[in-house]
Amino acid sequence: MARATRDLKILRQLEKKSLWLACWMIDQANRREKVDGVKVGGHQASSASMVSLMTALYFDVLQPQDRVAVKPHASPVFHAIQYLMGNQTLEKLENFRGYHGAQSYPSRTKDVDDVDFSTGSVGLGVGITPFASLIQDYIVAKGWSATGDRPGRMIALVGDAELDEGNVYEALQEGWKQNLRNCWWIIDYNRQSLDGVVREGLYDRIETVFKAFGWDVVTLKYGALQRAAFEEPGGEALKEWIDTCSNQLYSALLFQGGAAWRKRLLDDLGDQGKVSALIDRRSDEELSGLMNNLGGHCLETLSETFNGIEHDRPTAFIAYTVKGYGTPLAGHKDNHSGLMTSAQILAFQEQMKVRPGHEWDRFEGLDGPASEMQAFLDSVPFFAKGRRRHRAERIEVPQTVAVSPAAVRDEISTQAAFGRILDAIGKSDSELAARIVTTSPDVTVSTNLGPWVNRRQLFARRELADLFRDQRIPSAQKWDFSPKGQHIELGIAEMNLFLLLGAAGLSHSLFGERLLPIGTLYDPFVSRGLDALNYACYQDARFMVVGTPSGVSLSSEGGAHQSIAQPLIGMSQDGLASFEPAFADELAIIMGWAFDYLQRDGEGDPDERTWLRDETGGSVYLRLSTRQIEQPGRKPNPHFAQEVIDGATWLKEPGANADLIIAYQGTVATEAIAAAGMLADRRRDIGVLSITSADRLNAGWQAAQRERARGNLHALSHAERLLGKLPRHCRIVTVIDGHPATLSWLGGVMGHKTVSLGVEHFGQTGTVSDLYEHYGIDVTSIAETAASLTSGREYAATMKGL
Ligand SMILES: Cc1ncc(C[n+]2csc(CCOP(=O)(O)OP(=O)(O)O)c2C)c(N)n1
Ligand SMILES: [Mg+2]
Repeated sequence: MARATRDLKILRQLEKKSLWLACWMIDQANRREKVDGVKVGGHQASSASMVSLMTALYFDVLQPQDRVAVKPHASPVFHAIQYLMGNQTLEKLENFRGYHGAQSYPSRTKDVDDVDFSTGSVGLGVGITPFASLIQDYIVAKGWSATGDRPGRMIALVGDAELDEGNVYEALQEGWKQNLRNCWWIIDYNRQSLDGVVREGLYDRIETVFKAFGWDVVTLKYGALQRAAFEEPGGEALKEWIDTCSNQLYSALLFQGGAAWRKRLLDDLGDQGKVSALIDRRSDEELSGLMNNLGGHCLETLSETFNGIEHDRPTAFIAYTVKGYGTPLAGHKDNHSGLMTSAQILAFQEQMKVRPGHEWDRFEGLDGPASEMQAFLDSVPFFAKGRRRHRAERIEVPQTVAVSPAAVRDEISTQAAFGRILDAIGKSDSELAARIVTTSPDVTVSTNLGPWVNRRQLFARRELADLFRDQRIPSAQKWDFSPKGQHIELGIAEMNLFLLLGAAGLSHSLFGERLLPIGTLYDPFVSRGLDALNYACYQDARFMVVGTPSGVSLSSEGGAHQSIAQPLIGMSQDGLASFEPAFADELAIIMGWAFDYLQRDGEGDPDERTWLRDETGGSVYLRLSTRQIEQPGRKPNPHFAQEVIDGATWLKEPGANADLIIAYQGTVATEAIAAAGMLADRRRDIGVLSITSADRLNAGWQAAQRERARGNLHALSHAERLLGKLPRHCRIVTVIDGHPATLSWLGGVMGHKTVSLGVEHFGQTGTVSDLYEHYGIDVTSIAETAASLTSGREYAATMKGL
């Protein structure tokens, strides 16, 4: 049964208080002394636009299991509401947008007030909600989590211009395919974006799109006051006028207020007796109140509508609002970054009945006793269970994961090895296997997830048999969909992949159930989903992403599919530990470690061996290849395994007088080793450094330098330990099938002259050897570069003599 609205009178008071606090918070932030000449900013108008919606939701409609992505620039309203509830500190509000203050945009990781989804890059908060709902369904289908009487609703509070972002439509389409439920998008339809007023008729387009994807659309256009006025004699004419008024004009009149409304309405409708009387009966202030009374600002309408939804169909609410509602900024087309002037804020303060010196007092200026207000707040359902962050136990990672699938002297690619390792895990009945969920944007088979999927099957809430199998048509893929399945097959949109990985990677925190999500995609298309990848990492979601095939090593697969910048993306992406192993045994070690690393949430003290903050955990990126290479056939060895995780190990230890080492990352191992072999007769001491993670090696080096700067002179990173043994005159040649800058920094570690080989241009098709030669990462190029750098023992002798 639909829930009754809680006390409307009190809700109105809280709406007023939230608006005041949000505006005051921004005002005060902008009155702090500008330290470096950069504005502080904040969005009073965008916040005001959403204040009624958020009041109705947070203080009345929401239940503890609901999860909300708040439009980024309504962050002040969110913090104000949490402050009223005692979940946000005065200190942080006073320091809004400051160092350690309440964040400009709601942040799961940086804010203290129970943010469900971080937002900031518009469209992504919207896009993650359908995937969170899918993950909720996944968990319920597995019987792991009881969500109470009803599952949570995954809700996005959406700025209307956010709907310009393409990822929103990708998410809509995927949601339709996945049979989306329990998802609400509440659109703050103020018809303004950052730069101005939106195009006429957008409403129709929005409605049509949502309906096309099977959503219910609920329009909240008129508030209760307007609806009552429409019932008065002449009301129909007024309604007709409102419906045909352009967005620009409506905004302009809202900004100008009652007298302007009266003049314009009487100009347009004045000679129609009844409607003139309707207008004349109202003072300027009442008339302005009536025209401002859009659905999105009528608490009565909002609460009733939201509380009245009892089905679980995805629903879009188009809530008509006024940007800057209730403030002097209302309706002005330039109000996005507008701030109330000192005089305006003073007048606003008086209007809010807030005494000077009492601006932050929670119940200042409100009607009715504070005790009544407090009693109301104490019984708000959404906050009744306290902070809504869950935890989940760590899933044990069996030692056997770290077993290489390759036999000695096998030829295998890292991509194929990945498929085999996952298949081996899939065969077991371990808890690890049960908690892995895989996903791929239409490249499941071509990234070697096939065997795992055949074993573990595909997820859907409803069973769907593989018709080809039923018809006995031979196919390598046996694809049955069911609630038991552990692979979520996505359409091609890579943004959706990362949004899903983001949602699945937060499952332990959102739903209290641990998932170990693994997503695969072609390496170049990491860039296609990059903002969503960054978004997932920013929220501290935990997942493994596998980019394969990568580089120019994919050979004839095509120039357009080559990836160059991805190793640098992996290095620079915060929250993501990146690896590019060359051999199957290394990959097995890394995956075994990664399953544990994904689950860590320690305090972040650095490890004194590597200076990496491994205890905090994070996500993992594996850059793999389809190129089959001969395996070294090494025996398991804990020291070796540790070095693979730390980022580098000597494949061939350099001698004491080495004047050259070749350092490689990834599948060009073969070329690096062969080049070293070619040079061996002239340089006995040559070393080959196998780098499994330029990312971790570099991060440890940076951290150790910082530690030394702080006074701990003994801090030494793994890179420094490895390269510190080399004589000063030793030269380094680095090689990677990717951007050479990935490894060129190695020269800076101990000051060795370094030449970096790699790929800076792309687009050429050919065999691996054609392309390696073309880009100068083949055996001969490596050897020639090395030879041109040094001239063997003679050179070393000269150096000694200097
Ligand atoms: C991906 C991205 N591009 C640009 C911005 C900058 N930006 C912040 S808000 C905004 C306009 C949003 O308008 P709307 O969604 O209608 O919200 P309103 O301010 O009207 O409430 C823009 C362009 C951003 N935050 N993210
Ligand atoms: Mg807008």
